[in-house]
Amino acid sequence: MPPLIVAARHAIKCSALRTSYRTRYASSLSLKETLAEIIPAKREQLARVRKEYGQTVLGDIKVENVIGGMRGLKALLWEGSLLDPNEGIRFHGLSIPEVQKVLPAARGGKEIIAESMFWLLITGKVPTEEQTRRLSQQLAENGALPQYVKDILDAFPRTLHPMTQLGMGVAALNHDSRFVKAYDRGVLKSEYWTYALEDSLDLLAKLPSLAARIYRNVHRPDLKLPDLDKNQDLVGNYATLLGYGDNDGMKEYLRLYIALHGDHEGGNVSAHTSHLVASALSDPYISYSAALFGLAGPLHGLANQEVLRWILSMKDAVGENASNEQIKDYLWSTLKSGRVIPGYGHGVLRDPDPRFIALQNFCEVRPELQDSPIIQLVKKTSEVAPGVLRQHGKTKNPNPNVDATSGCLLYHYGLTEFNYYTVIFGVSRALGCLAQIVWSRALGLPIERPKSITLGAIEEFAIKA
Ligand code: CMX
Repeated sequence: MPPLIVAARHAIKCSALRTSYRTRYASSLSLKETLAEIIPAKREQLARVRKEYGQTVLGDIKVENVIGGMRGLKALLWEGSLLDPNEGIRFHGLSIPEVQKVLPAARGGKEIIAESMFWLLITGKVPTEEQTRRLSQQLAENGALPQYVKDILDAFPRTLHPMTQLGMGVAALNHDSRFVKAYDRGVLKSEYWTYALEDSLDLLAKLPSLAARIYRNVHRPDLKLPDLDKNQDLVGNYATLLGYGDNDGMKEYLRLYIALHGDHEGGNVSAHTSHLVASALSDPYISYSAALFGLAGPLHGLANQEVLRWILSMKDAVGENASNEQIKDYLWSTLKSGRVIPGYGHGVLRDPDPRFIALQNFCEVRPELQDSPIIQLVKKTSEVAPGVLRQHGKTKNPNPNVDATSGCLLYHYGLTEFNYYTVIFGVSRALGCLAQIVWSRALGLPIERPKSITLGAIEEFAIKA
């Protein structure tokens, strides 16, 4: 079918979708009121599923799953999104192009914003513009850091990795956790979610100030950190704090980046970590802090930093207008040295990552990116690398993931300090992790306690079987 017809059909489908979501859900309720309305039905659903299907088998556990990082085991409850190996992520059933159509953007912007993505993740509903604006205002009003947190951040050595600083700063905010205070007062378990929500909104509100202060302390001592603007969205404020208030391209890119990285179902290291830690009734701050330390690993969130480092070395080695042959040779030299190609492959996905496609589409429509050597090199590499990785024959998915391009766009817009990139991912991933923590408390999910087994016990069991 010609691409124009495909695009037109898609536009009609999305417009119908937007209308159906709006009419089904449009309301003037606050986020908390919306959740209070949904929670009883979800609790009933959980009770029904447990009663009627509690003994239904969802899959086998093979020895290869146990020694292979639990790949493929359906063993976690996660509400915000579901990852299909071929189609990629869907947020409450909506694909990335669909959320780009239906979720409210910032005033004067085109890209979806963190607030509307958070609303969708936590309620499964599309917020109205009015609901989104009110949430933005609420976050901006609560975004200033307490003095003790500023003091802690300012005391860190500049050489301490920004992700370590972010994790510690987030954990320190639990000093004022309403969840902890409510738990100590002995509030009813059925009410836990309201305090988890308050902490989550407080943390979301403060993340831009926290992350921007770290950027200033580590990289840009000259940076002013103005008060948050109550008429700006969360990421608009974050961009301003980072010194990009007047850079429309960067602001829009950050909005898209942060919304798209918000959630990627529950089994990835950061999401699973926050879920696990929160299951011990640890408050949202320390639970998310733990997640950040998982995100800081090079096979997970640090990959965007690694990609940029690698692309820049390739640019040095092959020049700005490299041929496909030169790129191929460079890819092989990386593989032959025993390293992975950063930004390629995935633990679950088996096709190109739709988040990568969304970022590439962003590049296609922004005139300032057409002549960017780094963006062009990323594009060419994405055309050559899958063939090389297929021939290499190891990875189950030779296609680009979102990190293949995410850091390169930051670099293009002038944010050239690689070791800060994962902090931006950390601001984003809070959306999904915190949404799930609220649901875990609303549904009264128990403490996680899977059974572990020794290698010897596996062998013994397998021989008998
Ligand atoms: N380059 C070279 N080899 C790769 C590879 C890549 N990009 N991706 C996977 N492989 C190799 C693995 O190292 C593994 O080799 P061994 O058998 O020697 O250990 C083999 O292929 C099979 O791996 P897999 O099952 O395809 O992938 P995994 O689930 O084990 O790992 C991931 C997934 C993402 C860690 C891996 O693809 C990788 O290291 N990619 C590069 C880093 C990266 O881009 N990370 C970002 C992930 C995005 C996200 O977190 O959302």
